[in-house]
Amino acid sequence: MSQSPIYRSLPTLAGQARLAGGWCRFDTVERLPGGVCAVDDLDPEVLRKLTSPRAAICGLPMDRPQIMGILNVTPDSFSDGGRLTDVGRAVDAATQMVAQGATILDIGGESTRPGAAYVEVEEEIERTVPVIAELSRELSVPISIDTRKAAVAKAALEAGASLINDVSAMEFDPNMASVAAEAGVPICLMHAQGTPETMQDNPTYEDVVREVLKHLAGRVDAALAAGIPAERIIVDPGIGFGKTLEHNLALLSHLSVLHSLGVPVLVGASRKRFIGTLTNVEAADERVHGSVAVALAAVAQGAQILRVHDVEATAQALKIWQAIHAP
Ligand code: HH2
Repeated sequence: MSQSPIYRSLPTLAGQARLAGGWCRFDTVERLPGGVCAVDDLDPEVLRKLTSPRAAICGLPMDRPQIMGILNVTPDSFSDGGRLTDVGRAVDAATQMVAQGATILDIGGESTRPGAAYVEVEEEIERTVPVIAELSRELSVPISIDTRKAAVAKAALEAGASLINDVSAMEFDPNMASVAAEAGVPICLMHAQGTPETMQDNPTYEDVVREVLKHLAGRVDAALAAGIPAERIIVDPGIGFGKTLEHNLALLSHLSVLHSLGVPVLVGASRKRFIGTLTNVEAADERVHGSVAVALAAVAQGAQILRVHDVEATAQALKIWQAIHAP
């Protein structure tokens, strides 16, 4: 009778390292564009950036995945637009997301879906600030403001937000860096090619993974130069922002390369078009299962923050993933 072997989980072995002080272990790294290198042969500075534990963001530990619930207080967001423009309804939805497992809430007052129209500063403040003020009174989770505009970020921080999520990585508004530096809050720097109006017209890259990495490295340097310390920087590959299906998949399959920047990684793929394309699901709010699959694929590559619409489904899947892979 043949006996199958019994396996048990092991602590980090000789020749292995822990990615970003978190739940993933690795013993080799891929050098882009080609070649593989053992951990023991890595340049010490590269190894330090890949492995050093990340500082907590708004008090949230980065050695475990965090769920950022999306609250779009816009009339035109691609999947939840028009639902939450009333403050009471937005607060109810946020309260439900926190009960379901969201540990951060991301409030947006301007859709950045492909083709979306520009929203004036005053209008964006009017949409977001009353909701943020109410949420910061009612709930104790950190609130993020999803904006490209420094004046909106400033008003949101004054109303109780404690994190800036800028899909232009401080390139849209030259004052964004000083607002973040002076307020002493973390900022998420996302990669985008072009602006929402035109970004999906014909996105082109020679090597999307290297170009996104290089761009984000430059934006991290710009943030550091503006007085924002590494402990308050998050990076994001910007799934769907000036990217084809192939670009999105290349970035997701090479996501762990972003840890070489030495800061936490956020992924926002929830309900996006490429999930609909791959699964033939037209309605954005029916892309829950695909979105959860992407979230787990991101966690498997060490992404610390998952920006999602479907908090309950993501939290349930994550609990099982963690029970199996990172108890
Ligand atoms: N995606 C959207 C908006 N903000 N922020 C980060 N950091 N990463 C993302 O991938 C990201 C983001 C777009 O999605 P959504 O907010 O659901 O839609 P809309 O822009 O139409 O409001």
